[in-house]
Amino acid sequence: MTASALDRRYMAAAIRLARWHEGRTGSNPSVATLIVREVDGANVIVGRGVTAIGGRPHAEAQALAEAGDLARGATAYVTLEPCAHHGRTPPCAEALVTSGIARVVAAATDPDERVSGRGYAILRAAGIEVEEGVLAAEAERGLAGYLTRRMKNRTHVTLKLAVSANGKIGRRDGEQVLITGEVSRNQVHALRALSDVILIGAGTAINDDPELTCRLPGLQDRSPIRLVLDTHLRLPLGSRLVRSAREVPLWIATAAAQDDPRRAELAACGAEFIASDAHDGRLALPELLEDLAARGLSTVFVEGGAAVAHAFLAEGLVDRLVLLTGPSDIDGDAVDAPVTRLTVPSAFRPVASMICGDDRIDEYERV
Ligand code: AOF
Ligand code: ZN
Repeated sequence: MTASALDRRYMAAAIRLARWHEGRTGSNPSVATLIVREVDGANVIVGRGVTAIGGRPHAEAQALAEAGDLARGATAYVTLEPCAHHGRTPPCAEALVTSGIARVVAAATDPDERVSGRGYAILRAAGIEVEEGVLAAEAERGLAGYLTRRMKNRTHVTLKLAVSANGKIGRRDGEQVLITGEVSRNQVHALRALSDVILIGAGTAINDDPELTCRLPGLQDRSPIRLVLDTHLRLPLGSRLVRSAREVPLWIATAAAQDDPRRAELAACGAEFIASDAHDGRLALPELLEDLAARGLSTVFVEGGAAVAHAFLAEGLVDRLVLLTGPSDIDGDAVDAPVTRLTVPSAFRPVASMICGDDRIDEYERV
């Protein structure tokens, strides 16, 4: 195996490790470090670390602590450029220098203005050999939320749509129809748990009365903030969302007047309002996503309904598309899906597909 094939193999392992804490590191990205050296003629991982839950300590610090003296002369694989700033922890780039690491192989560059090339510069100035950009695209996929927030100053948006075999997303009369099965539902709950925010429109909130929590065994404590786009403040006080607002955060974006009495009623139930601009009676989505990013929230999972999906797509605000396609048709007066597997806009490229029971799930990302 050539050196670079070996590098890619360890980097691929580090990228998988980084995914362990995805969605659980607050405003910090979940990154990983592996420390590898030769022991008795074989390459051995002598230290590993992933950004801790909550965001600190950083991956490098943990991997170096595990490696101890074995770090001297070893290679460190890092999925993100090591930090260069004195934040709540000392800079990881300096910790790598002090440890005696000989070589650093990195995937993605950190766009944080306190880092952004400075981490690499510290390493090189100390005589460490640095190789950048190894499996960068793969690492960036896992870091997409963080990178979008830092580079575009808005949260990363995943749009989920469940579509029937004949390209419909529901009945026009609002009567509920099951489009996808149990296995897909679990998959959706897992995706929710990886997100900072779940977003739906008021129409869906009223019609389906969902709770939007994550109820998978082992993930019950991982429910993200639930955000309802409710321009005219129609969300009923008796809805499941409002009734559970004391257990799981419920945020509302509305164009209703500040002195609208329904604001106080909803607030008394535990709901919070986030500042939202409206143009022509419609909530301004780019500003909303900027507001969420400014609060350190990196990922939003958009779950419906059709109008919300249309709006995000029309404004070019969808970064990732998750299409669940069920096995049956919805007959009669049904609502067309804004996109189906056959009409995915060319701005998206397929990145993954899987069969889930009788359904299939296709994932696309913006090119
Ligand atoms: C690393 N290793 O494991 C992570 C890094 O608030 P602080 O001090 O924890 O710094 C947050 C920044 O650290 C964050 O914006 C990003 O630049 C970097 N994340 N860096 O060296 C890590 N999670
Ligand atoms: Zn660090």
